[in-house]
Amino acid sequence: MPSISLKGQVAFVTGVTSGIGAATARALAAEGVHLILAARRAERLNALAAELAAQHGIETYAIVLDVRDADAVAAAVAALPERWQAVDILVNNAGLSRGLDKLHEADLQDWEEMIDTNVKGLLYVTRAVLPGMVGRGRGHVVNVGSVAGRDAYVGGNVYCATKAAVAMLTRGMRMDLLGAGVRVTNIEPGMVETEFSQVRFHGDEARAAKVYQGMTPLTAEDIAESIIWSLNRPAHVNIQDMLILATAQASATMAHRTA
Ligand code: NDP
Ligand code: 8X3
Repeated sequence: MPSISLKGQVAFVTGVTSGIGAATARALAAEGVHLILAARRAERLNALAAELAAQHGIETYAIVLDVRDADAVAAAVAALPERWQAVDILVNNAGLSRGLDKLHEADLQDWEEMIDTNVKGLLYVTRAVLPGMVGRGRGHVVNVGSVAGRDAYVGGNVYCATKAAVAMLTRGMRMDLLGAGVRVTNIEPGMVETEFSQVRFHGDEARAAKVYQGMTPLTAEDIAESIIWSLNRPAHVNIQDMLILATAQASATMAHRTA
């Protein structure tokens, strides 16, 4: 069966000011999808919204939003103008890692940030957007998990646990939504060169660059393409989980480096 057209649909994408979220917003815009764009950095957010509207002739609606703030998330979704209320696609991408410390040495604040963003933030946004999808009997939720949700690595402890939670929440959602006409997908990338490692190492760019040294990691565009492919499958097809690793990566803990 041919792929379905996404043109004219409305997508809500979180974490669009960088990396996978920005690439996904660009790829959706190229498909003619109207975009609700959310992240905290207002300048980047508004610039992207203006750029995509001008470049692709789509409509965009930017929301400066911290997904960790349950009240702000609920209020932002409740305040969506009528034109934006029927969300067809939700991409729960906003997320981060903080630190790579052993559990007995780690910073509690790093844990709070990862759990609040990757797990609770994803839940808050989903809880606010999903009732509309269920009411309309159609929609697609794409969660951005990770290979780290399938396998732990040294110092990954809490980050890996948050992505394992995303995997389990995705499965649970599919069960809760069975028969509701809403598809749910977990996209699980391996190493993707974005601002991810800079954020993980609190701005230490030299340490971040070492993560991808001597190997070719995935790009944010590789992941965006996989998200688009999951979305444009025929309506009776639900891509449940998609694990995508660089050719130079065999598992969460094994990468082939030439330098
Ligand atoms: P980036 O750091 O490049 O982008 C993260 C995005 O999330 C930014 O736009 C940031 O925007 C947003 N974000 C972070 N915290 C919040 C928040 N509290 N509220 C709203 N938005 C937030 O990293 P990636 O693109 O790599 O990461 C995107 C997703 O992909 C994450 O869930 C990550 O765990 C996952 N992932 C990444 C992999 C990688 O190797 N890069 C591999 C597997 C999964 P702002 O700061 O403006 O709010
Ligand atoms: C992000 C990639 O390598 O830290 O999920 O697991 S990694």
